[in-house]
Amino acid sequence: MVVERTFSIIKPDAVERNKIGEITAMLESSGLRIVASKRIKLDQDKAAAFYKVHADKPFFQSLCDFMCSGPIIVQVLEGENAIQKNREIMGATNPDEAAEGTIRKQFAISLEKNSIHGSDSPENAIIEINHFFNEKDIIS
Ligand code: IDP
Ligand code: MG
Repeated sequence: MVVERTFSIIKPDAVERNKIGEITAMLESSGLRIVASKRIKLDQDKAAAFYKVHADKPFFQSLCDFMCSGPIIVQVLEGENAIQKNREIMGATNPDEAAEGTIRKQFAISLEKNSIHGSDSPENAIIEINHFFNEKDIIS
């Protein structure tokens, strides 16, 4: 099994409700290890660059506004199969469709305010990690 790294954001809706610890505990319980973490606030340019794959979607501006609306926690998670494992513990994008026991099922308040982001592929994990962290700041 390959040890991978993936990128995670605890989104503003969850930070605002003081859910950092509970969400982090679920990530750790799934076998993932947090190897870098910081609390930041996005600006519009950074949010738009991060979500540029969605630039032509009708929800793009609202998503960027939401992601800039308060502090977030950006993290690098490491473990076997980390990218897929993280997507599984996150649950479906729409909390109405998220499985029992997933982070989005438990914490998301809407399709937009769905509490957590996770990379969807090895290529995007590298790109997304590099948006926020230098290699020297990731300690396995
Ligand atoms: P993902 O976060 O599960 O990978 P994506 O399709 O990449 O889902 O969408 C990125 C984020 O954009 C979602 O997590 C959610 O916050 C928001 N989003 C996705 N689809 C919609 C929508 O139809 N309306 C409002 N917000 C959406
Ligand atoms: Mg996505």
